[in-house]
Amino acid sequence: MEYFDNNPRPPSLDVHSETARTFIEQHASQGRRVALVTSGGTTVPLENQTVRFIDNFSAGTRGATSAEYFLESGYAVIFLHRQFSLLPYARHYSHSTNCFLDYMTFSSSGGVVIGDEYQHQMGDVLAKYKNAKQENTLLLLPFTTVNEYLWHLRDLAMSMQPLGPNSLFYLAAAVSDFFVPADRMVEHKIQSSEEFNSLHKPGEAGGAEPPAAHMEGKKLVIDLDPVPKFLKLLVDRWAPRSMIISFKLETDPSMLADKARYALKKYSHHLVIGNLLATRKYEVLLVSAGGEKWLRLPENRRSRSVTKLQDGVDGGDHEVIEIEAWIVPEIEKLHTQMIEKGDPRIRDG
Ligand code: 9Z3
Repeated sequence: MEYFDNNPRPPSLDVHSETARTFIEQHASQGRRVALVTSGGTTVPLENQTVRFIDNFSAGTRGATSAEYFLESGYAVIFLHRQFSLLPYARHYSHSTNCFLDYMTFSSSGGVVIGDEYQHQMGDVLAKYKNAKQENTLLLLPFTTVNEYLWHLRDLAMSMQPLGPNSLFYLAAAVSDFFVPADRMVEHKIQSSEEFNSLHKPGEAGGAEPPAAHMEGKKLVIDLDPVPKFLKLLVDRWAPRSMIISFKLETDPSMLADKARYALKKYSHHLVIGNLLATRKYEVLLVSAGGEKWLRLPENRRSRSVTKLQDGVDGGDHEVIEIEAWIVPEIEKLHTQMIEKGDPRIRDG
């Protein structure tokens, strides 16, 4: 694909690729299913020596939470995530309004311990975390830019091919639709002051066109290219025997179902999970060749917590449910059917 000829291979990929191959081999030999979970936002740098970049809202909650449920369902998980976004298990105690130190206290002997009220909840998370470590079932691979994301996705998909239908892609990362191609990226910080920005000339980035981000008088003009349709390549070429699940994010409720159906038709993969920015934590629409279904948490089971310290007890008398606890078993069911009965796309012609 032309994209990979024209945009640089990230230096981190060699090491990540090698680590992933060892991880995949281990689980292939143990007959375990492997899920690649992508998570968090991708950045679009405006300069090679990056001072400024475009980003999106995603904190990686969907990905980190889902990864935990995949692990619980017996999958090994490659967690391809935006650096410093939420991580499985650690997410319960990071990026929250409460500092992790708030969970700790001094024992009578002066040692540091977890506060009595958090022992149970933290013990639970710790046991699962330790188990994933001991079994080596969770591999954390970070990316930052959309370019790093695409290179990693392609490379990991190809490394996962020997797993055949035992591999699954769960594409929850919020991937930018637009980017600055390498040949239209300036090397140095864009100068905002008119006295200095005239030094930037059209074509400076090396290509025939002006840099994608440049000053025109006092204005910063940003002219982005579309990110190539990588899902088509993933489905058709990089991971033709895998189960592939993509997410569709919208803000306008009237468009969600149509956009999810459109994506399924266009890419012919297994499942599109539609979600709205405002309600994504408690309702999602599953669209597959087998039909459509809303998963919706009852009002009294939705987390209303503003502080993590209250997690798990703020749905009134009822325990809070994370919608990923419902999404992942649905996927596991579809995946089992695919493994046992064959790919429905091929079976149904
Ligand atoms: C999603 O829709 C995820 O569910 C969210 C999760 C990003 C909304 P949070 O991190 O949010 O839990 O706050 N992912 C977006 C998927 C996306 O970008 N899809 C692209 C597309 O549909 C590529 S597959 O074109």
